[in-house]
Amino acid sequence: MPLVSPFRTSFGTQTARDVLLLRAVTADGEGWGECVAMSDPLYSSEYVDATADVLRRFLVPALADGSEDLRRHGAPAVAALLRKFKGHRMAKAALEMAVLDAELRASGRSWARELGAVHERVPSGVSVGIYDSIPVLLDVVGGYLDAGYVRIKLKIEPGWDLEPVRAVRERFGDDVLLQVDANTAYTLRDARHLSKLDDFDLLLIEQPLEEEDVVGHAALARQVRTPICLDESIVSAESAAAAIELGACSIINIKPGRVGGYLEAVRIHDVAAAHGLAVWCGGMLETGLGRAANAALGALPGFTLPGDISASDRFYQTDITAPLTIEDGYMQVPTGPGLGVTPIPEILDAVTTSTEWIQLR
Ligand code: NPG
Repeated sequence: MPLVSPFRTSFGTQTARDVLLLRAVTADGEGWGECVAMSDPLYSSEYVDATADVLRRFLVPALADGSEDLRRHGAPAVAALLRKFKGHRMAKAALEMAVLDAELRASGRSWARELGAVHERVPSGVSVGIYDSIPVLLDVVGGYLDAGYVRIKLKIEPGWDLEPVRAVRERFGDDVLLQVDANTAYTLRDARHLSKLDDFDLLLIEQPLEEEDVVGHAALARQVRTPICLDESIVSAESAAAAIELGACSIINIKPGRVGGYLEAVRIHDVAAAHGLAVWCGGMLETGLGRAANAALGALPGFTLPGDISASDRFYQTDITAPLTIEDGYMQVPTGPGLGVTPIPEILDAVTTSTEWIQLR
């Protein structure tokens, strides 16, 4: 699916998204899962072709082997059946999502109710990429603020950090909820430099250091006043608990794909809440399917910061579902059975490059 404009982060520039979708067909109906892996292993080690491979060769067959457990316990059995395979959380998350959606649609329950949502709408933040110049950035940010987004996240990297933040503050004022995301682009040696961001009253600095450098984040947190938020480093409820214990973060970005699924995402929400940490829902350029699911997750009580839950048109001219929109800076949480949205067959067909059917016995 082509993006409406190139999206540049510290790890690369994306102009299109190759989306792997799963459709689980059961005796009672069907359900949809969206895999958030990108084409290249730049954000994390997973990538689309690898997720297709691991699903086909290991994960989907494991569900067939565990069909008795699946029948008895439903979607919560998926993670347990897949646990013996290391990693591949985005692939596992997509599979669990499809199974859970099928189950909820068949019984008329909504994603929001199932996860424990307490709000009918969620505040919508937007993630703004890296640009070639400050004037272009200011135009883009101005456009999103005019569209009603309630929080701006600026992607940063060495050489594109203090200046864009200062420029956005000067042009749009101190009231704009503003945060930055480095996607692992710095090292602990940059601590003094990063502390200069303290002047700009940011909500948080997201994932400044390497994914595995949790101890480094704890050291950094002692040297900067701006709250440290972890994204890439948090891959499970256990890793969230460890990072919190170490003092590596005071906020967590929860992305269901990164942590192995929506059910694990809820667990991380619970762990964070138990420690008094704020969480917010991240985005991975999802289609309407993942976006609808994220809106429901973002409506849980501990999601006290606006998420990267932007309207479909932030990334796609034509979404594969009815477009998700924002009104007065908020997105309505879908209430229909399952995800509450479904791919529109003609639109899905038009962007489909290949399909594969796996029969379980
Ligand atoms: O709103 O869906 C969205 C995108 C939010 O910036 C966003 N995602 O690091 O959080 C991130 C980033 C990302 C984009 C990560 C693409 C991986 C791939």
